[in-house]
Order: sequence, then structure tokens, then C-alpha cells
Amino acid sequence: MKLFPSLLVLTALVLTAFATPSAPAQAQQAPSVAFDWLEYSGSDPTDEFSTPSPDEYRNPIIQGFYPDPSIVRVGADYYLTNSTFGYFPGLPVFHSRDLVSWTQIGNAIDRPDQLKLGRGDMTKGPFAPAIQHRDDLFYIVNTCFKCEWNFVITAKDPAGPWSDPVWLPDLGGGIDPSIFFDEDTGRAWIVNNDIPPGGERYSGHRAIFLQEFDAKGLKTFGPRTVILDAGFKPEEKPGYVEGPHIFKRGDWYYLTAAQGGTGDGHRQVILRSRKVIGPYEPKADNPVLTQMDLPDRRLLPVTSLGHADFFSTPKGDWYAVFLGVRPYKQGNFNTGRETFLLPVTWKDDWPEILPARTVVPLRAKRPDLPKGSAPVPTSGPFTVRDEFDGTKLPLHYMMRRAPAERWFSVSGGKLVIRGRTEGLSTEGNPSFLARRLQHQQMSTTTLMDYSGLRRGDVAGLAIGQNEKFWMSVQVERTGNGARVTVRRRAGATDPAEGALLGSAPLRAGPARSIRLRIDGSGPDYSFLFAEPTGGWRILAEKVDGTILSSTVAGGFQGAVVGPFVTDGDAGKR
Ligand code: 6LW
Repeated sequence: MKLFPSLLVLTALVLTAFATPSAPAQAQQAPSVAFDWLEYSGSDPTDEFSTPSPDEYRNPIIQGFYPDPSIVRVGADYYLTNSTFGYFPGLPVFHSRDLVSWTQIGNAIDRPDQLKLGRGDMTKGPFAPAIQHRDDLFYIVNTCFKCEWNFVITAKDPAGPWSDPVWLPDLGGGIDPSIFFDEDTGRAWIVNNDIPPGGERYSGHRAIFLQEFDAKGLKTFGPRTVILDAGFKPEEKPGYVEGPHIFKRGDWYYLTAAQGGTGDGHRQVILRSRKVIGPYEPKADNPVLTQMDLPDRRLLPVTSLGHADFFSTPKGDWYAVFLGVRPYKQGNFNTGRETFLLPVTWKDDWPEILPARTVVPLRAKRPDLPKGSAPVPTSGPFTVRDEFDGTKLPLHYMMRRAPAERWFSVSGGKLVIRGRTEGLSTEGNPSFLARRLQHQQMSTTTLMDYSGLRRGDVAGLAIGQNEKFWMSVQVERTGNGARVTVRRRAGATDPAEGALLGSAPLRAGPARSIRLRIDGSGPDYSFLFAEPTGGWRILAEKVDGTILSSTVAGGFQGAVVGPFVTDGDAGKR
């Protein structure tokens, strides 16, 4: 464990880190708090029977809020990206060579001016991205929901930098665009979801459109054609057909899409045609992937499977990545929608991922690929300790919405966060840096030096879904001392500073360091602290954490946990 620097060194460090021409005065005023390390440790009730043998892997392959996976193979390398909505940086890019160990190599949206994430609703932002590669160039097509809508970005190196967006106005108000490069014709196409011509015949009625794409000029052209109206069995009025991808195998073009919305009714369907523009004939026993046909009341369920992307290895083995959800109680899940992998088998030129009424396997045979490793685990029980060495924040940290100024630095083995009047309940960009919750049982701990806090300022550890649903354990500077508190906001009617669930005075004295801890187990959360000379003390326990599930908090995100600092000046936290 590292020791904190003296106050003098810390002040110098903060002034250097934030000495920008535009904000020198503010930098001297604002509370700055140093976090020495952050340790995240997690496990799941399924670990015992999902522990893979050496020739197996474990599902999900990327746990936590990593929804809508899209994957591309370039030679022996696989790249995968996910949705991030209102979080910044956005669109993580992962690399793997064995499809089991995944390493995040970048974020495709990592410059605040790339997308206008704005204020407000955290679901605003990049929806389901689709990654592709052609002629030494990587492409991501995506919808920035509520910004300027559909766009394409490109990069020579998937780790970045990625270009600024080029908008694709022809794609209309639809979502989930995806590029298909047709090897045989040299032509490129974009498929996406949109309201059908003539409007919805029922609520959630959507269609899949196809339009040709100029991959050099980065624009779509020619007619935009409906290739799937409503989805599989239109007579049953399926809702929200979305996440379409086209791929080719032999002489068949396959169109695959999710339908039923992204909740429990989510499922994957597949169709095929001899021509890219159709007509597409559906597989008779669709859906090709679902858990809807299993009993509702089952132990440790996985639900909502869908949004699949199909691909093959160099040897011709086929796989699909897709999203799934692991509820702990009554459909509540705090871990968001996660990335799964399963092999695809073929019969009569139709793919099968999971036979009907089959529970998604939490362990399966490893792909026949050289075994790799990842420095930061993404699956199974694990502990990740971020020491904040070097000058860069680990790639897995995010903040709410894009920053207008720089308010943190990594230096001297510490993460220093400058508090601003944006707090955990504002619809802007609070000084809160968080990593995803990846397990049903977890413990997150940090060591914090709060000597930079002034009266009214607050700093600590928070876990949340959005500005209306969060919980925290924190130090609050009072007139003549400091106290450690637990607060919780369970909706817009709760006070912006959160309802007080627990409080303890902190001992006076020169030591201003404290360890803070949040433990979660399914819906139950505990909040603890430890002063330098004492052991852990529980401030609040069995706190209802179902507010971290999107079934309560709304939206499509999963929970995130990490350090925050709020400037008490404006009383706006
Ligand atoms: C995404 C859609 C979906 O655009 O949910 O589950 C939406 N699938 O395809 C938000 O992630």
C-alpha cells in the first residue's frame, strides 16, 4: 500500500494537473481528492458449476454492462465492440485471438467533441455499434440516439484513433445499422431498422432496410429497400425487429435480427436468400436463439438472449456473440446486458445456436484456437486492483456524458479528482469515474485522502445506474470536522444529495485517509469504512439495491461503481 504524499506535494500535483489557461483560478478553489487505489472483486452464484475445465470456456465471455456485441475477424484477430449510451469514453474495442480472453485496446469514442452526448437521459448516446473491416480500414456504424443519429467512423488501428463521425442521413430515424461487405461482388451494403414505409401498423412495428454503401466516400446511395417487414411471423405482430446483420456462407445470404424488444421477449431470428436484396425466407423453426421457451421459475436463469452477430474462424468453425441477462431476483439484474459466445452448427444450410428449450450453457468447449490470456479478466470470479500507476486511467473507466473540461489526473500512483458543482444527481458530467459492475456478488474498496475537502464538499465511492438511482459511501466535510455517511437516491423524488441511511463522525487528527467499501450480493448492499487505525465498520447493511436494475431505474445500461468528488459550494449535489 502506498503512502499519501504530503499536503504540499498533493497541492502541487493538482495544480500541475489542472493548470490549463482557462481554469487556473478554479483549480486553486475546487476540492481535489486523491484515490490511492481501487479494488474490485466479484463472483457469482453460478461459479461453482460454471468453472470451465482446461478445454472449456465460461459464459458470459465479457461480464457486466457490455450489450449489443458486434465482432469482426481480421486474419487470426477478433475485434469486438459494445453499446455505451450516455457514458464517455464510448464504444469499447476489445481484441482476442482465442475468443475467450478479451483485452480492451481502446474506446472508439474517446474525444469529447466526437459526439454531442449533451445533458439529460443516460440512454442518449451510442446504441448498438457494428464493427467491420475492409482494405486495411476498420469501420464502426452506429446510431447516436438523440444526437445527429446514424454515423460511420473509421480507423486504421482498431485501438484508435477513430475518425470523427460521418453522418448517414439516408438511414432515417432507424437504429442499429450494420455493414455487409460482399466478397463476391465487391459491393457494400448497410442494413438497419426503421419505421416501415407507411408507418407502424401496431406499436413496435419495425422493418429492416437495405441500402448500398460507398465505403470510400462513406455514404449510402441508391434505393433503400425493406427486406424484412415486422420480423418472423408478422401475423403475430412481433415488436422491435432490430440489430440486423447480413453475412454470407456458400451461396446463401443470411439476414439475422433480434425481435421482441430487449427485455424478456428478446429473441434472435434468421432468414436466407440467394440474393442480397432478397426475398428472404425465414428458418421454419425460428427463433434460432431464445430462453423464452423455458419455465419462468427456474434456478439462476439467463434471459433475454439475442442481438447476435455470426462469424467464422479461419478453419471454418462458426460462432455467434450475443447479449444475455442474469437476473438475481424477479427479473432484476444490476449487471446490465452482457456478452455471450456460443458455437453455431449447420444443417441443410441453416444455422443452429441453441436447440429449442435448452438452457444457455455457462461453459462450453473452447474454440479450436491457440489459447490466449488477458491482463484484465472479463469473465468468472476475479479481482482487479487499479493502482493508478503511470499517467493514464485504465481503459475500463467511464464517466457520465462527455466532459467539457479536464477534472482528473493520474500521476504519482494516484487518481486525483477535482470536484465540481455537478453532483451524482445532476444531468451533466459529475466528477465520477466508474467501472462496470460485473458480478452478482462484489466488493469495491478504495483508499482516499480527503484533506482537500472544504466545508460542504463530499467525496467517496458511488454505485449507480443514472442520476436518479445511485447509492454512495462518502466523507462529508462539516464545519468543525468530517463525517462518513451512506446516501441513496431511489428516484427523482428523493433529495438530490440522497436520503441519509447512516452516519458516523470521523476522528479529528492529522490523518485524513479513509478506506471506503461497497459490498453487494444480489439485491443486498452494505456500506463500510475503515479509518487508518481501525478495522472495518458497517454504516448501513441490507440496503435494497434493486434500484440498480434497469427494470427499476429504466434505460439499457448496467450499474457502474467508482470514486467521485462533489464541490459543496453551489449546494447542487
Ligand atoms: C439496441 C437494440 C437492442 O439498439 O437494444 O437488444 C437497443 N437490442 O438493438 C439498445 O441497446
